[in-house]
Amino acid sequence: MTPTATTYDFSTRAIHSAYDRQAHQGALNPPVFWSSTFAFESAAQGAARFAGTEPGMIYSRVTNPTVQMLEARLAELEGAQAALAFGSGMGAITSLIWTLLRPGDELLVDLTLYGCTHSLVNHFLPQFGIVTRAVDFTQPHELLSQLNHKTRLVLFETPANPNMRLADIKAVATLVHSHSSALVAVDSTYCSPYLQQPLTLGADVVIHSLTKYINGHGDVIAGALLGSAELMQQVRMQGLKELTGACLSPMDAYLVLRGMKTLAVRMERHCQSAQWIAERLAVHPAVAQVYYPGLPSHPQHSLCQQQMKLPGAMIAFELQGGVDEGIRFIDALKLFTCAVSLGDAESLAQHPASMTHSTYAPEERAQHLITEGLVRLSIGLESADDLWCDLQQALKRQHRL
Ligand code: 4LM
Repeated sequence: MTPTATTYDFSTRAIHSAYDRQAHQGALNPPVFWSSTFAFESAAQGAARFAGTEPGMIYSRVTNPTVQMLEARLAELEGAQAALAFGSGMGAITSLIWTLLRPGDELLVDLTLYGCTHSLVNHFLPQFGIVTRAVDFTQPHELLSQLNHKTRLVLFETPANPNMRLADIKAVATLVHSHSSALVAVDSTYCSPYLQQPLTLGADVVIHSLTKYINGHGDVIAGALLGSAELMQQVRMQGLKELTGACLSPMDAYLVLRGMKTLAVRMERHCQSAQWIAERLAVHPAVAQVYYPGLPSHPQHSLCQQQMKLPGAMIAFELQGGVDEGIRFIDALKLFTCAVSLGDAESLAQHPASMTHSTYAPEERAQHLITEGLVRLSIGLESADDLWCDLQQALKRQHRL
């Protein structure tokens, strides 16, 4: 039995895979390779490494042993041939885009995206001659109207940040692949590989902000791409090495490896608490609407059951009093922290329209289905009872119920 054997469960592989302890004097935890550059034994060896005819380290912007171990473990958990780590989720997304798209090429995206991804693809890419088209991915047949021979990349989040709309990964990938040569990239940040594995459903690339659940402790900014070995090598040598330089520090790679050891238990607990809280919010008189795919009232509840192991731990909801009540509610919270980001041990609350999605103009938010009054919760690992008491007191205070 080897620690990377795929017969081991996810939680075992998250702790043991891709680390050869005996090669490191039996150290329980892997060393951090604090080195920007790596010695070649000869000029010929250096040339061979640059030519890609000999494996081995060159320079930590391109490869580093600690980062390489993280990449191998991520690939193992996501069921990918290869992974590539970056200094942020945005670094992963930009490196993919700069590697694949040229002026005149087209990018097809879902209506709802994380604010900075939206800004990159809709506000900045057009300045470089790249056309972005946005359609409603909850209706896969609508994709056909915007897909053409210039489409190089199809990019979407599921669940989408912040409104929890799901896209059917298998349906989208099948449709795109049967009508074009475009690659399908899924930003699976809200899920981590524990909840959803888009490559097994036909996607070509998975994107993660490792900052979120995969690291899980709110102390690192990091990102990753996963896919075929050929594509990852292309992005490594172009996007990462020469176009963005968005490399991950070896210490941050170590911290993500440490966080990942508990990914399975954390996700189980996050999701259990979120389901319990979403059910209570849904029947609270101060709440107008709850968006959580674990609720039967969610329009894509059955899709959630098909493509996600559990419905995740992000909840979006609207209060009866709209945006003003939403802001007052956030300010009344005592245990939840008012902060952007997600997937940490600490429960977080924020207002997308004025925070994570303030990169959208107000009229864009309306077009892109992000309502002004939406409140977003990231359910952490505290006691669900304590979290619910906090939500209740904030709802009561604001609504004098
Ligand atoms: C947030 N999100 O929502 P880095 N993809 C998705 C994301 O939610 C994010 C990124 C990529 C939030 C950050 C402040 C679906 C980020 C970008 O932050 O660059 O690691 O990931 O609160």
